[in-house]
Amino acid sequence: MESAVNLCSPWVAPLLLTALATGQSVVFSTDFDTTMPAQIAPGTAAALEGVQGYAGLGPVGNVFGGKFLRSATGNKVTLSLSGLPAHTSISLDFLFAAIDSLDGSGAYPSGDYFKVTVDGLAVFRESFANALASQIQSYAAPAGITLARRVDLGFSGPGSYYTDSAYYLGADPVFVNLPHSGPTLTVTFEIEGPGIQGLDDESWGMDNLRVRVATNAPGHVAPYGSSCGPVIQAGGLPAIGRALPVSLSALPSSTTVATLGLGASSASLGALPLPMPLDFLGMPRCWLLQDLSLIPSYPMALSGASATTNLPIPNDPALRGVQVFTQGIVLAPGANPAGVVLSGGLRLLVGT
Ligand SMILES: [Ca+2]
Ligand SMILES: [Ca+2]
Ligand SMILES: [Ca+2]
Repeated sequence: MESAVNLCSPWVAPLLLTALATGQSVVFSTDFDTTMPAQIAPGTAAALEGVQGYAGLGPVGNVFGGKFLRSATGNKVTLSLSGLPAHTSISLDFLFAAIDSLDGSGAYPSGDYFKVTVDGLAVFRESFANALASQIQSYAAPAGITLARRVDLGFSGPGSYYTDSAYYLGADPVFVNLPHSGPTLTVTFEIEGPGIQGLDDESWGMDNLRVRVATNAPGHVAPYGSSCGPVIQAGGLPAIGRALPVSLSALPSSTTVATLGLGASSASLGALPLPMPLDFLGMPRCWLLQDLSLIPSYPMALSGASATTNLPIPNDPALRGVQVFTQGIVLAPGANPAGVVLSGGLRLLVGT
């Protein structure tokens, strides 16, 4: 059962005020403790099950408990909402369980990607690895997201490859203020890729799924994806008529040129899915995280181990709610065989 919210708690009032100020409202909420909500089609291999060792993990008032939705890999879970009030963005809030021997990026049995789509557009596709410390997990959780990593939380095991992890994915900015309007919403959740295996080998779960809509979304910045070195940061929120400072740090000492690539999609480059590992180009642990479709190479001013630029955003109301994906692309001879390293990504939602 969901914990009762204590309205006298000192942190509740500021949260409520923040929600009111941004015009947010909850349009769907479930703790999965009783029955499968009618709005969820669980696919062919998902059911409500007890949370076992995940019980109690999560922030105050939002912890795994009772039952959750547990799914096999290779199965799609679909949430369909209709009759939504007028809004300009949505946020997805949920706890995520990476259960048993998920194998991260690579070829079978690796290739286990948790993918979330909103109205058919991928907003998240990252691999999760539990079995071995040497496996590559593409998901680099921001601070405060990881609740448990590679410990025994039940299901298969204990021990051997069958350790488990838990994440509060709803707190990752990548799921906050996604551009969306219109009265219907379809969200899909699945682990797909070349590495899917049986339920007793690997699976995933979610608890406390909530959907919020907002009517006046401010600009928003969400880091995503993995870096092979450079660290990207925005110095503010993107808004029409303003320049957005963007910086790269931790550049290799051999850096000669630093640029930003900007794209309209983080989901695909033509027929190829993103994020795309670039190991095969001599760039180990580097990822192409956007499609370079807007500006392939925006110049930055280089100074020592960092670089900066100001991205001008035209004063055009039509840009409100538009999203842009960017990452640093850095020429650094000798840093790897290709002499090119890439930062993680930033999803920029333009506000006013
Ligand atoms: Ca529950
Ligand atoms: Ca386990
Ligand atoms: Ca696998």
